[in-house]
Amino acid sequence: MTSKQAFVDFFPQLVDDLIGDLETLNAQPETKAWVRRAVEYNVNGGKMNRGLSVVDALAVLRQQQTGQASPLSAEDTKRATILGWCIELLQAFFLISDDIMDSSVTRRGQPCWYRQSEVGMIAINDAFIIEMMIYRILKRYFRQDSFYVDLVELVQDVTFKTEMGQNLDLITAPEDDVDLTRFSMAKYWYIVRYKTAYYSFYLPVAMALMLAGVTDAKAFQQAEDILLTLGEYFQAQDDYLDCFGAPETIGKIGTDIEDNKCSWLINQALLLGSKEQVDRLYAHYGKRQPQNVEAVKAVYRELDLAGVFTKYETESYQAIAKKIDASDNNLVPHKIFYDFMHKIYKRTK
Ligand code: GPP
Ligand code: MG
Ligand code: MG
Ligand code: MG
Repeated sequence: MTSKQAFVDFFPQLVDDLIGDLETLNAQPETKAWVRRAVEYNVNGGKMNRGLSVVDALAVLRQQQTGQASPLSAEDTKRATILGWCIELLQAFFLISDDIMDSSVTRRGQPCWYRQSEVGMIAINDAFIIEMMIYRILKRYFRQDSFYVDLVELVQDVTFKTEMGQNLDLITAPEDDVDLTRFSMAKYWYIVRYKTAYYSFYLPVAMALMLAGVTDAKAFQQAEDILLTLGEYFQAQDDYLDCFGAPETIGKIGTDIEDNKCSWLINQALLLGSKEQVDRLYAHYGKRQPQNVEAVKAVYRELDLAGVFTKYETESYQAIAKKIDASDNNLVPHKIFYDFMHKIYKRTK
């Protein structure tokens, strides 16, 4: 597996590139300092699973192409690392924005960026700047590649899909208008596939396929089919951890109950609860007072949703493994999917 350290060590150079690029716009020193701080605050400190997966997936693809278990060349490592950091920038753009929309308090163990007193709604523009940095980097490093347009369109397409998922996530959860009949597992799977699975799972592998020179649409299709299922499972975990995870471990304080979110847990509770339990959910869901949140959590505990989730995790693993094993290993090596799966299976953060 790729060294996380090598990936992390590349970050300062990338930030220097990005800030240097601002000079071409005659940016003022205070702008440069601001943007540097915004990037360092928001892009660092995550698990980096998405970014590292570009490097890991390319290594597997090269091994299959050459039939040799040799490490990635320095050039391949650098290119995959750069694209990996592009996903981490995309993630920072989404998280800064998502935390405003979700009224979140902490992220990666520190206050959300918009919660810094001198930042506030300037965070919105910071998110836009960080998004555009992705395209500055792609242009700088990949302009000469035959797949450049495909790569740019991939990132745009995946971003748009994420925004579609975020839209349904938000409009199923209006503040002060709690109506649990809006929720369903069908809507839930749409939300998570779009808001999370595309950018977190399909994007890293699609990038690695491009770097490896793969052009067969069937390979991209197969990767999408399997990775979206993996991404759905990942977001179900995120929803579970929002309520049952330890904030010190997950680095954020859950807000799904307060935010009236169409989460995995509320959908399960609505399916499994008695009339009396569902009545209690209607009375307490989507409210900000701690006693309301506690009443919702009490129903979750009565229904043993932690146990229901563990069962779902096991079944999910088996279903995904079956899907991987049934796919064509020559088109996309199974190892890419299993490596990704093992990074997240039974995660606690
Ligand atoms: C995760 O939802 C989804 C995103 C972070 C995508 C946001 C998309 C935008 C277009 C802004 P979440 O709210 O459950 O994540 P978390 O629990 O990390 O806040
Ligand atoms: Mg959120
Ligand atoms: Mg959200
Ligand atoms: Mg969440």
